[in-house]
Amino acid sequence: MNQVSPILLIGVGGAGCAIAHGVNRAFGESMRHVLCDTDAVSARENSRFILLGGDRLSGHGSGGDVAQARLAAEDSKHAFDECLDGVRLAVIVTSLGGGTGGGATLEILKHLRQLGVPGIVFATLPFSFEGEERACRARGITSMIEEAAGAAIFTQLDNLIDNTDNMAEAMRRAVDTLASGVTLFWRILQKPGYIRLDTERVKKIIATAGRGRFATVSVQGPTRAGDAVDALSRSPLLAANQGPVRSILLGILAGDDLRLSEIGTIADGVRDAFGRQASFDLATVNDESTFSGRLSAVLMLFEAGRAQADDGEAVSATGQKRRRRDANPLSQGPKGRGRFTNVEPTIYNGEDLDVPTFSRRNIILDI
Ligand SMILES: Nc1nc2c(ncn2[C@@H]2O[C@H](COP(=O)(O)OP(=O)(O)OP(=O)(O)O)[C@@H](O)[C@H]2O)c(=O)[nH]1
Ligand SMILES: [Mg+2]
Repeated sequence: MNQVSPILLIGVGGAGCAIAHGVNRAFGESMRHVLCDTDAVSARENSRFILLGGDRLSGHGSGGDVAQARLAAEDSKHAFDECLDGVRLAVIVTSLGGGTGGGATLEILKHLRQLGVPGIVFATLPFSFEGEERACRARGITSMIEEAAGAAIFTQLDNLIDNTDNMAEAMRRAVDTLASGVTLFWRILQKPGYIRLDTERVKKIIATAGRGRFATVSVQGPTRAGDAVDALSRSPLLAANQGPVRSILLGILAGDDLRLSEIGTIADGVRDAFGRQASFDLATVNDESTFSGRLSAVLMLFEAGRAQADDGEAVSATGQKRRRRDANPLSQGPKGRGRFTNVEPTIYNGEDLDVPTFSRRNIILDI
């Protein structure tokens, strides 16, 4: 299964490699995966490892330098090509706050996109106790990652842990939570239940989903379906103030005792709680050996809707915005950058400051 899997897990940066390694272990079977970092210490036994940058950084990390990490990943991007045979979808796990997690992820995503492989990114944002510099570095790169990825889920580390945890428990809890979201895609394809999504559908969902958030619950007992809806509705990871929900992906994972009425209860409850207008995809996973008597629900909420472009190609809300901008004669889109072609956009608080304010605010000029 490992060799033919159409999904590749990529861990990027020090913490990203540690989390990806933990996710791989939590899954219980070997996943097709590769780890990469500018720091050689992130290499793990039995995992393919790509040292980013080689001579540029001498294998000791970027020291929080996003620009150096981007150059390092650009230098090494073709090392990924030989890992991509038959890959239809990349799942990238990283932690923002240092240099490599953000910088290298961005360049890897761009390279994958050129090769026609959409990526979903699961990225953690620093603990608040890490201070403003790391938080700021993380914030500075999120919108660029979001733009380069099909889908990007940013999770505040503060929300993944319990305040009574010691550091080791906190990290274990963070890895376990992320693992339940990250592994959903493998489970959907490997152990499909009554309601299936195939690789192409999963790829299409991911290619256009945009910024997202996710939470997972694990429940048991006669009222487990209702309990799952209650817990998801109250999860701080899905808080309503984070942005509009345009599409929903729900995975229900259970053993042989999963009842159709339970699927109905959870699907209806989730749509009532998070938006009937949003497009909705559901997959069930039947895995008696892992979930016997237990039911897990993994819910992903995305902010960019899926729409069909005129040419039949699915485009994200970001993509639709870009198309509208390109159609505008005053557009500052990629073609309109004139002598600033090949210059990176100036992103501040998620906005491209190279685009005039009236365009960013969607103000129509009567000219
Ligand atoms: N879950 C988890 N997060 C961690 C761990 N260590 C650090 N982090 C988080 O990961 C963020 C990025 O740190 P690193 O992964 O060390 O940085 P990097 O991506 O390797 O970047 P550079 O070393 O600066 O090139 C930190 O700001 C923390 O929020 C860990 O062991 N587990
Ligand atoms: Mg590092």
